[in-house]
Amino acid sequence: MANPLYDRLFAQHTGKATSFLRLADGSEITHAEFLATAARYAHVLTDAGLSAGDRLAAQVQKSPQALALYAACVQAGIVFLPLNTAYTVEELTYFIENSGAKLVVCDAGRQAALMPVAAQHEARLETLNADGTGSLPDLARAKPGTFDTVPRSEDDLAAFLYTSGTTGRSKGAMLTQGNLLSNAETLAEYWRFTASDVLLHALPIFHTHGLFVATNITLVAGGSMIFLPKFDLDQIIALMPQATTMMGVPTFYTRLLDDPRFTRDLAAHMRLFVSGSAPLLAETHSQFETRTGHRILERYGMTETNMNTSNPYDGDRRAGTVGFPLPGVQLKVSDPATGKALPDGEVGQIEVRGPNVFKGYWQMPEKTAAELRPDGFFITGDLGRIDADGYLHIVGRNKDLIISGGYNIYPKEIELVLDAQPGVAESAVIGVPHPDFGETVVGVLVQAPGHSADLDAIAHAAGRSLARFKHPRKLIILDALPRNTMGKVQKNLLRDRFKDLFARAEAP
Ligand code: MCA
Ligand code: AMP
Repeated sequence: MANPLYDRLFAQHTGKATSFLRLADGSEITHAEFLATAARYAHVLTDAGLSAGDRLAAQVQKSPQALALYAACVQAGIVFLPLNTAYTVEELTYFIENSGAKLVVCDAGRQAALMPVAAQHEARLETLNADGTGSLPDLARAKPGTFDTVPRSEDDLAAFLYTSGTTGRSKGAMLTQGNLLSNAETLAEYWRFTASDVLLHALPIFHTHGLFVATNITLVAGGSMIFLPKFDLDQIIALMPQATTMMGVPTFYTRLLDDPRFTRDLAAHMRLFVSGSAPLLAETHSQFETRTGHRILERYGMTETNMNTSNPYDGDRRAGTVGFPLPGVQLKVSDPATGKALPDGEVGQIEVRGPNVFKGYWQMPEKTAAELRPDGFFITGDLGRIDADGYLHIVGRNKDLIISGGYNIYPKEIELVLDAQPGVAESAVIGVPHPDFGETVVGVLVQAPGHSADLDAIAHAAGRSLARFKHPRKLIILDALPRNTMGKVQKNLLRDRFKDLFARAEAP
């Protein structure tokens, strides 16, 4: 029996001495070497008692070994649960508990803090460090470099990716082999990826963008990646001449444009720049074209759905739009009140259906039912309209969400922390424009009568429980929050009032 995802992404490269990963120090890892490492890890995982369908939670720095851990899970049929390296122990505790992970893999620096959490939930714990050392690679060293791939079907789970929710509780999006595979194949063809492509990879590999979009497409096409630990402008500029394609969040492109070393010559040989995860300003799109002659290809996706729409490869890549539904993806814009499809041109909620759409939220049937219709359409929570030429424009969100540098932040999660602090009666967390991150987090507080809130202590408390990228960059005290006649906080008024807090200073 087959394992469709392993067969298509990995097995096709068995024994190939072709380059798969090029590292910043100039060294290379071949497909064969990579697959041998993955096979050794698969032995360690199964020897530790994990079998098909079990979850493995990994909070590890980006490295070739971390990517091999993903391949090992696919080969052994284990559900891979990658976690943002910025998450605090408090945040991780929830993911470990909720997913029922049997094995936790973390950096040695986190081992002491996570050991009790793992023990409490009867999970094993192994380490994998940024430099490829750790107890997992130690155990792997003595294992064979081949592994009998565990049979799976397209409907079996391949990964859990947690996405925060409007209630403040994260939900585990269950992605099947078929979800990942169908999207990777569609995108590789749509964006014309081939074995000659070299992708400049500076995204994290704990989210859909860096792990599934960038990596899976490269694997399907048989190309290679310049695999960088993170986005580092100097490295990107130095290595771009060796690449043919790049994928990034809008912050990558605004940072490149802010650097005079990023010239038309430097980008001249590039085949494709892709942007996603957050809105790319039309202004960035046009500045990029003026500087380089390239039109960035913007696409739209979600953790729950992988990629839904894309601007065309050959046709007109229109700034401010996310293009057309991908082949196999059906998209409608519906009335949020009735769910009925609206005529083109009208703004409504975006719904999508297709082989890319996830199976539901782990152990949350009511949340799944609220967002995934019985007919298979998933309600994205994004608001959009389709123009006369069929391009989708995302015009807003029907969900309270901030996207900072491509990371999703749900205000409710931060408000729960702020509200629990001494002296705070209530809070409202909003996103305001930010020149580098697109949006950033601002916390607005109302003090309890007769109390005063200690902003430093509050910032410190937020730091203990929330990942750094979620921290409010500014805390503001108001006498009262603006409310409508129904008593609902009018965040739009707050967003408008504080929209210039981080405005880039105009040049004199
Ligand atoms: C880092 N910091 C951030 C962010 N990243 N704060 C807010 N938002 C962020 N995104 C913190 C750091 O901890 C640091 O804190 C300070 O901000 C400045 O860090 P800096 O060195 O400037 O940041 P960086 O390390 O260069 O990272 C910025 C980044 C990175 C390159 C934009 O966040 C990134 O790679 N983002 C990509 C996220 C992504 O892959 N999203 C895809 C999600 P301190 O003050 O302590 O120094 S998947 C998805 O959305 C869907 C499916 C889709 O469509 O793709
Ligand atoms: P995530 O939950 O991390 O998967 O983020 C998905 C959300 O990111 C979507 O629901 C959109 O709100 C947003 N998003 C992704 N790509 C784009 C894009 N190209 N333009 C605007 N928003 C986007």
